[in-house]
Amino acid sequence: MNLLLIHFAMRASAWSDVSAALRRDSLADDRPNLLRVGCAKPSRRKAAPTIAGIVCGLLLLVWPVALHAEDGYRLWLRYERIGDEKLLAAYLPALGQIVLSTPAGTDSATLAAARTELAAGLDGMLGLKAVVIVVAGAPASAVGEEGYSLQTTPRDGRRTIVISASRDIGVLYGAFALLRLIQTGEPVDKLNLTSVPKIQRRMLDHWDNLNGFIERGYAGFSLWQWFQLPEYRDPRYRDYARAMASIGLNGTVLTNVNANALVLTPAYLEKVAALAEEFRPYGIRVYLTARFSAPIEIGGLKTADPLDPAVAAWWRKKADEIYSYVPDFGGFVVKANSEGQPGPHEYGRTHAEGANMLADALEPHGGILMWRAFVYAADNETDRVNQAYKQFTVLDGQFRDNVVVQIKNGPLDFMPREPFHPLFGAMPHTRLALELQITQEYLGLSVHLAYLGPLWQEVLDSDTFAQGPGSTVARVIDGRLYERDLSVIAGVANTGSDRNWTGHPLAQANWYTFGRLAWDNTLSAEVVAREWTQMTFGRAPATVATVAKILLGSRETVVNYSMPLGLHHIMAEGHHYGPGPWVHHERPDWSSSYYHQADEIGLGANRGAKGSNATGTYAKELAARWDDIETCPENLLLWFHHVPWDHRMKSGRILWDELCLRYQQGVDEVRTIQRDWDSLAGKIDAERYAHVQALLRRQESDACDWREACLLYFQTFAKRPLPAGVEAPAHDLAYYEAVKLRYVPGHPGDY
Ligand code: GCW
Repeated sequence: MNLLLIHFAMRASAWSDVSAALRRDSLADDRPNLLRVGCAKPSRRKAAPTIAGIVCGLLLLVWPVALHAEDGYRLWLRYERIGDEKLLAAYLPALGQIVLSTPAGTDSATLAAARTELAAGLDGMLGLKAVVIVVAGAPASAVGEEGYSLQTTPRDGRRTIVISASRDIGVLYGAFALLRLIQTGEPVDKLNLTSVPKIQRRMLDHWDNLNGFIERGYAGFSLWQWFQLPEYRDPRYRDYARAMASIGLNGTVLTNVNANALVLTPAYLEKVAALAEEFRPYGIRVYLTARFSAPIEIGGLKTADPLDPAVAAWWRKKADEIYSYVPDFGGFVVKANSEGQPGPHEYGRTHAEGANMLADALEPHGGILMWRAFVYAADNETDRVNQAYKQFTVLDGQFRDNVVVQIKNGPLDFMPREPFHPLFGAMPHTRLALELQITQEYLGLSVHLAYLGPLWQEVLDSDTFAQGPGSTVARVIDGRLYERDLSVIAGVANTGSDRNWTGHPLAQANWYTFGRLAWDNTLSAEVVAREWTQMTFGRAPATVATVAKILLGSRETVVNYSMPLGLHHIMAEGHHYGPGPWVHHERPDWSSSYYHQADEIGLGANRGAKGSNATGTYAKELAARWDDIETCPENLLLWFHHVPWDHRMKSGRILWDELCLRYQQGVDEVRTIQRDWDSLAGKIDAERYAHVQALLRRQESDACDWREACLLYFQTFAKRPLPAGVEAPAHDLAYYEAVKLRYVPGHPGDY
């Protein structure tokens, strides 16, 4: 009984304990042969049962299933014991010893992190006390700065796995890769592989404010406890760093692009330095957002004009100061002249002039400057989706070498589906970064399941035709197409203070997948989804098949019940949760009608050559295909065309009927997901099972709302009945228009 009580009292903080053990070990222990640390052996100090633990423990006596409950804190780094005897029998001899080989051959905090991770993982999964030694080896060839090689080879008469790299961080990545192989049931007895990241800077962009609120954050508050820093360092910082390194991410932008200049003051730089120190062993550099008007706000200058020498001098001094706190500081991200953020346009200067001035300040320290291309203005007559193209293409070639223009995947704003951003094919003389949104601003926040791997793969695989066929977005941004020496990918984080990090238990897959695709942008979403599932829910084939199927179809499902056939930006105002095709704002570009253009004739934006000519911002091969209503892919049809309600679709149905049935299909697909999920009862832990099940119930009801609200609204234009097969609405349009949600997480205006 006592054991049971202790077990339950420990459950909630299980991973913290592992991490604490890892931390203790990584900081203090540099012996090659590691002590046994792992999930199975929590420290006694933390094991003292609490009253809550005792109560819960008593409950457990009558509900033993909960013994295996999981709260999701451990993410994909669970290291559960492998039950399959045959697999165990194959693994144990292959892992006789592990050699970490780097040119220096000396231990470091990073190698200690690798050793402790291996110890925890091998103990947890195999019950094996790992023998891990560090040796000086020839620099691994062809693995670059961060890559690694894994080799199985005999050494001193023992079967050995050698993880070699040019730098310690490569060894840490290799250690995580080895553990991943075991977690996913892959053989390790004949390893001979190398892996090198395709993109150099693989970053998570946090839209975290200094007051702890996360803009578009749906999993609690910021992980960064600014007020308690630098003295108190939440152990979670290390857990964050471990998770990041395990998927190969190497940069974190700590602050919101809607920036606060205060983070650049010494009081905050001290705190930034503390975070940087926590992350450093895991190869993660910190970056900050720079508010363009900082020289005025915290520097006492009268102007922030980038061509004013005093302004440039102020930023140079500021950069020097930042590097005195954080010697490996990565650089700045800047949102300028967009959605109210200050920028060079105030002074009649261009984006390039603004960016270059900041880049020059960072350059002596090796820092980089990411200048966002997410720019649009209310008073601009140009179609919003063409504005960035217009402003930036004329600047091609004018940016410094350490400037990267950071572009969202689509020309509008992280919609469930958009065509890729035309700038990827239109700035051959500029370094371009891809910005993806991991947090689900327009895909149901952390309430709906939307696995984004297929969306990102769709973008990466999109052909810009910039240098002929095969000029994919992936090749533009990883530097292969133009042989660039600097490459960046950024994902807007979906992490927060929620115990499970991401709110929706399955949204962890999006963080995971972003990292894996940032490392290797040729991986398929399907492979990564399966990998994540195995690590997160175990390897039972039926479970893996079911979860992977659920994940892989879920984005298209969201598209279907919210914005099918190329519809976009018809969500509720402000918080962006739920439908709002009727939203009317004094800014036309924040009104839904600007995008759907519904009228008695039809539906969809007119963006062909005879309209706003968004098609003309793409290569001629694409422009020709997308201009023609007959050859435009149906999943982008209403993005590019105003389509008559009775237009014949490929299915043979008219547009109105097709639209209605797509909305219905989305709802039906959620129900299928629910059934599939229900089939996992008893196959996965009760806690995550019930959590996802409850969220899916909400998603089903929300999907019905989307369908009914949008169809009732569009019906006022189409003036046609709902076709057979579409469920009758539960309410009238006025009901949906009157829905006003308050305190929706992540919405900056509601606090
Ligand atoms: O879509 C908009 C979001 C804003 C965000 C902006 C951006 C951080 O609604 O909340 O601001 O995009 O990307 O800058």
